[in-house]
Amino acid sequence: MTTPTTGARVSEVRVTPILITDPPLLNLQGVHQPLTPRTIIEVHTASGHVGLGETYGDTEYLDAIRKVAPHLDGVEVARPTALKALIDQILGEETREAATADVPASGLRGKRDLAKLKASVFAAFEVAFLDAWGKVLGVPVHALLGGKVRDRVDYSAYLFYKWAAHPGQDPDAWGAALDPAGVVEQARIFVERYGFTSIKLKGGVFEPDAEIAAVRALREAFPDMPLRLDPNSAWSVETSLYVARELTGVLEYLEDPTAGVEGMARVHAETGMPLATNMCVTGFDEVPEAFARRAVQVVLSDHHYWGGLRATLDLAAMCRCYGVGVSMHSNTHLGISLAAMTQVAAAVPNLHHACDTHRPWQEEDVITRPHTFTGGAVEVGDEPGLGVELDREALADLHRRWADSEVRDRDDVAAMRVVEPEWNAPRLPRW
Ligand code: GKR
Ligand code: MG
Repeated sequence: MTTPTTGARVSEVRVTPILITDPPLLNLQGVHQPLTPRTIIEVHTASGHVGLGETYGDTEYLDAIRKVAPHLDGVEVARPTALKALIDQILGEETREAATADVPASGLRGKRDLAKLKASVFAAFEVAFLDAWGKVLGVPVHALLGGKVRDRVDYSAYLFYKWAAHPGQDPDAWGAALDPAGVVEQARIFVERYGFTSIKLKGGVFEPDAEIAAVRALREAFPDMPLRLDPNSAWSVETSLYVARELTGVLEYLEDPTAGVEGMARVHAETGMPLATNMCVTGFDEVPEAFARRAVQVVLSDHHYWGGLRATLDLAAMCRCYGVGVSMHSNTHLGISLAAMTQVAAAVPNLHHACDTHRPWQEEDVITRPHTFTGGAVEVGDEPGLGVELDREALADLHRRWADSEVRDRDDVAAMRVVEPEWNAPRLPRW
């Protein structure tokens, strides 16, 4: 059978590593660095279209993407499946050692292995292929995914405990948030500025009782908002049971309270608290056991590591079958990622929770018209492809910053050591 051709074959691929600024956001591992890497992909077609992709910038990802890029010449952008076979062939076993190294400091997304690395590389190119393909056909990416089922995608305010400034820098406009009052103040800024109607607090930073108090303060300040707390598996099962009981009726869901299927299943079984995850279930191989044991009630999809936009729809279909909810995980990102997240979220019928996004924390972007949040949502555009255009000047500036710097990986532990030289990533459970 011959595959219908769009005439849009890849003529050139550009891979540009960049560094973007990041505020001092605290998490279990430590603190975000002042600069963090991302990779921007451009897939040029012979027909003159350009598809964009954005993903992690850490060396492991950048190297793998750079290894694949030169082999894409002549591949049709309408055939992402061919891309998958090619990536398998190119990355093969070669990078196994690098890919199976211990979960690095930026971890917080569950275990990593070669399959996951390949899923991420595929996802980055798939987004660029779909963007290009949509532009060739004059249709939005969501149309290539089956069509949008909503015109706006809701995002949640993603709160972090944070310092007022990185060491040696002037305080940023957000200010510090190190106690319940600071957290509530940060939430007010998010809600006033962007209209978010649901709130997530990144936990695992302070003792559980302090984080319970912060959630209670949020509940008091925002009586009707769905609230979530995510300690990135910092707690033992016993601590998780305690927190879940304390916050029953207060939280929409508790995210990754403890590590592993067994512990998560126990916490849900004994408290009834809905549990969400981006750590316990991070790939298709982890779904059967977790679902069978009712360890998770909401899976946080993330096209960046679940294997792309179409894989996100597969995941959503699986969740629908098993009566498990779907929401969306995020990592520090810019507008190309937000466009991709929004396009796929628009096409997921069973998305009943606001998606996570780090976007408001980033002041820069590489697209000409950065997204705006209205009422906490991003409009789902109908422009061809992802509906975003590369700001070449901004891209060049952020790449220059990368070239002039030695930062090559996200490392929250190293950033914390600047302030606390003895700091190590805590052993789990921390509490
Ligand atoms: O940005 O510090 C962070 C988050 O902790 C991130 O690394 C996590 O992957 O947002 C994530 C989460 O929901 O666990
Ligand atoms: Mg999480």
